[in-house]
Amino acid sequence: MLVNISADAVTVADVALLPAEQVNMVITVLSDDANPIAGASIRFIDDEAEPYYTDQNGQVSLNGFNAGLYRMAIQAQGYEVLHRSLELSSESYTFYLQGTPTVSDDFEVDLSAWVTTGNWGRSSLIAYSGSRSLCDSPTGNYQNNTNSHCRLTQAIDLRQVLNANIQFMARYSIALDGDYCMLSYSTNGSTWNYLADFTGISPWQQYSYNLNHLIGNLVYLRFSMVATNSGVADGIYIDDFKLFTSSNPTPVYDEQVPLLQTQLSTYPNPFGDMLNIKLRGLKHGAGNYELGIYNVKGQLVKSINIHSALSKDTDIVWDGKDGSQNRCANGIYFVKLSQKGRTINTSKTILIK
Ligand SMILES: [Ca+2]
Repeated sequence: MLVNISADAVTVADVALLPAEQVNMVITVLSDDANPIAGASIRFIDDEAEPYYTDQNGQVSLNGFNAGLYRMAIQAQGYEVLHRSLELSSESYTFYLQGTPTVSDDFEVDLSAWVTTGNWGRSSLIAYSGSRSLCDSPTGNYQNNTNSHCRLTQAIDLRQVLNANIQFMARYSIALDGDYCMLSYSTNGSTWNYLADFTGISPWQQYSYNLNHLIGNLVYLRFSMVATNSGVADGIYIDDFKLFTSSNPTPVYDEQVPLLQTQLSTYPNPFGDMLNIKLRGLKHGAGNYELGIYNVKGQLVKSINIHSALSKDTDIVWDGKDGSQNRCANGIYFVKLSQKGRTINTSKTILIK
């Protein structure tokens, strides 16, 4: 079987787990002008426990903490989300969060920062802040067979930064029959890669995406509205778009650090004929893993059995067909890896013929 591995695929290494040294640690979170940030959350990404929150001095004390390599996400309302991968082994660490976005648009003035196709424009009916928002169809429902875009005119410059994060508010009503809004990025202005998608119904909510895997590039961002030939709805509203790029002097979050859990990834996204599914870090002799493809209604479309005899790193291709070998409809699908009924990892993908 021929499997294409993308050039930017994440490499996952094995980790030797040694008995951990325990340390007492104080983590301090400050704004970039050195004021303590109270209520900042500190999350350890490979740990399912609740995040820690800083006190009024911007501090968290962690006692009996296992020293080791951790991937961390540190955030507070109104600041960047800082991703760091750090060897935690000493008594204190200080992190600085940027509070002023590099790019900011509340859509109150105009759309001069964006290039649009189709009906993308500013809504004067619905807004999160002020009286205007960005909308795919400001005067009503989007139309059948829509395929329109709204792109940041200027590429964002991630060549000299150490942390990159976009945040925005969105609310949407998008028909669950294959219609979606997609956020994607490009490093050349012509090839677009998946970052996130939105479908169904949601009230205003904040969204945040880490762009650290794109550091070193000039990056274009765009929202796309894509609709099938039947079933329409109000569409998506976006407000308070912010890009944070900071270069704080702490080590950069590295996507290629060893990961401590079983990894599932899929590409390309969207896909047409073949979806590559990469499984990394499967455990031998731990019983069978099950790989299931589910539609947006949560229905199992196809089941793929993976035996424990397979190697810990396994690549599988899904041809976009269901269990009866019928071609699946366009839309969003979830690839779920589970073991003995327990979900281990899930990846979302979009099928477009
Ligand atoms: Ca606004």
